[in-house]
Amino acid sequence: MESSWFTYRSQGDGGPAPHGGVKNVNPNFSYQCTNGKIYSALTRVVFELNEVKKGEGGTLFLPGSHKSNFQIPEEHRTTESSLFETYSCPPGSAIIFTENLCHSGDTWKNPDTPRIAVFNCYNFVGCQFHKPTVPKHIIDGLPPEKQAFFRNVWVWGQGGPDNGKNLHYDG
Ligand SMILES: O=C(O)CCC(=O)C(=O)O
Repeated sequence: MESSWFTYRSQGDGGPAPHGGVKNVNPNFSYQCTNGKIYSALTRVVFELNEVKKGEGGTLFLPGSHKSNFQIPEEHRTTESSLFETYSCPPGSAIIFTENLCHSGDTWKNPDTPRIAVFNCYNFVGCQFHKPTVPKHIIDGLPPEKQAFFRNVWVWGQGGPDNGKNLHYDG
């Protein structure tokens, strides 16, 4: 687990512009489907703490863009694009997606409740995209199995959470 941030958006507040999409040589953005299994390096889990109504400010996604071989046309790299899809969900829902999917924040439209969401980012044990920012004293205070989420980045050798046993490369 390599980063966590949260947003508190009132009506009219915006979010990050569209980013991601298109196959990438950077291993952090590797997304592959082989032998019936999905492998996703940088993977986002969004925890929505309030209800999200469809079209009222949940994250926007451009379906299939993580597998695209060609650049996304400029007119679709905007939240105005009709190709973006979104969701509705009750409080406490988790939204999971590869960071290589083109996605975007959207203006929050609900006047009654703010968007409160936690954005966690997970990666393959041998890759790191974000500079670590979780303070050491916070990690030290976690039980050992949770501390393992914040270990240094390597794939093989002694000391990993599973000592390499569960790292499969061939599906
Ligand atoms: O604010 C949002 O809904 C999108 C957040 C985002 O761009 C990301 O998780 O990378």
